[in-house]
Amino acid sequence: MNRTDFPKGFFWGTATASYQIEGADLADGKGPSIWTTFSHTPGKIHRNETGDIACDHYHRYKQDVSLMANLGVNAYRFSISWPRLFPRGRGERNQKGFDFYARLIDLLLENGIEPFITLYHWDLPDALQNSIGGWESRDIAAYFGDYADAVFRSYGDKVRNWITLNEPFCSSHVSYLFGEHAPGFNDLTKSFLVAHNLLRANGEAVKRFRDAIEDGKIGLANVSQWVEPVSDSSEDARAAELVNQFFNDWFYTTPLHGEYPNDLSKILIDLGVMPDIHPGDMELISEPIDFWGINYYTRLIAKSDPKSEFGYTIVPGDLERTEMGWEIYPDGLQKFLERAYRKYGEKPLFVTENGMADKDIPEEGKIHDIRRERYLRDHFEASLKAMNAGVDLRGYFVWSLMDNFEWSHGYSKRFGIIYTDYENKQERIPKDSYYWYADFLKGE
Ligand code: IFM
Repeated sequence: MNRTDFPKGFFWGTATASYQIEGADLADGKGPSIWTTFSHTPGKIHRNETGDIACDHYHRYKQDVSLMANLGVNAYRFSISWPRLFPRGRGERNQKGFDFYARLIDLLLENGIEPFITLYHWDLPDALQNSIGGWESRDIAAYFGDYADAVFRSYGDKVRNWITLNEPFCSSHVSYLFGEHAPGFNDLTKSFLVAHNLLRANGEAVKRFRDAIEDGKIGLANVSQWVEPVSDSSEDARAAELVNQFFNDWFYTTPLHGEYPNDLSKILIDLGVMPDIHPGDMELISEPIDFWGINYYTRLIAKSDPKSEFGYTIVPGDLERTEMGWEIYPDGLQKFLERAYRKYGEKPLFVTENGMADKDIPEEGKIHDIRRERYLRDHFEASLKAMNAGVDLRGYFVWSLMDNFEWSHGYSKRFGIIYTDYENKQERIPKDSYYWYADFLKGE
């Protein structure tokens, strides 16, 4: 497999997110986000680490763009920090924040790198959490629309590819049910209410996009799990169906059809936790998007468990694992892409995230991350196989450009193809996988 096996205009990129890399968390007028507050709450993050400095990308973006230019990518997916533009979430604008992203976009374009902007990768302005209750409030959809509109009107003449939300599954369930992410609740009712408002906000942003921008595309990036039943039994097949509905379909088929997945909805109604659906909600939620962003890392194995709330449990598989403890399963990417294309409306797809965390210990200034090289190559191959089977895949983004703040794991998990030396002023050291990717991109 080499680059020429993929179509000419295929986007090859890397991906990052604002809170994970920028640092300068309260600099130049930026307001705190819910992650500022959460990471400063003792006991929430590994070793109580924060994103205050992170990779200091805010000050080092020029070096980072030149690392990407040398890598040879033609695309870069990054997110905009809402509280950097609107420190209180709405109202007063922070011009220095707007200028930062304008400089970044210009530099990317000068280097032939197409920006793919994510509007929301989890760093909600803390002011909105405190004033209206953040994503629990129905008002958030309109506020998000206003913020999105300001971003479209500022950068829409230069940026053609947009993503509304990154992984609403995480900003709802990981944040409000599992309690691992900001703002850190364990409440099933809240988590489905938040999911509903996130989907409404997605629809609102798409609507505002159509009004603001003529020539551009907008999509939604979902965490995407390949789900398998543990056995051939009909009970386990039903468990796998429910796992699919919870992790995948809730955020894929709902915006597509304006209807929540049936079986899981029934369970939520029985449990009394189904969010109220107001007139017009489902029309807003199903505002058509242009593409899906697929964030793929691993598979889930489902087993029937009548004693559990949703009737299933997730059981461990026996494949090799990453430092996150996630099984490495490239075939799952191929299968997920084929399933997504068929089941989710035959829309263009992008792999908006894929990569792995590993130990990555420097040896004489070099990082021989052979497992990551293999991981990337195998997932490129899986993508190609899906394309050969008819999937309209338009691009692939490695997660991540550099090691960064891995949420509740702090800096303990390294996903980058560039090593970030946190002990040494955030120095960047390209890993072997960076050079492997560069060679692949040069390849005929
Ligand atoms: O680091 C995260 C990213 O922010 C969202 N998707 C998964 C990545 C790895 O956990």
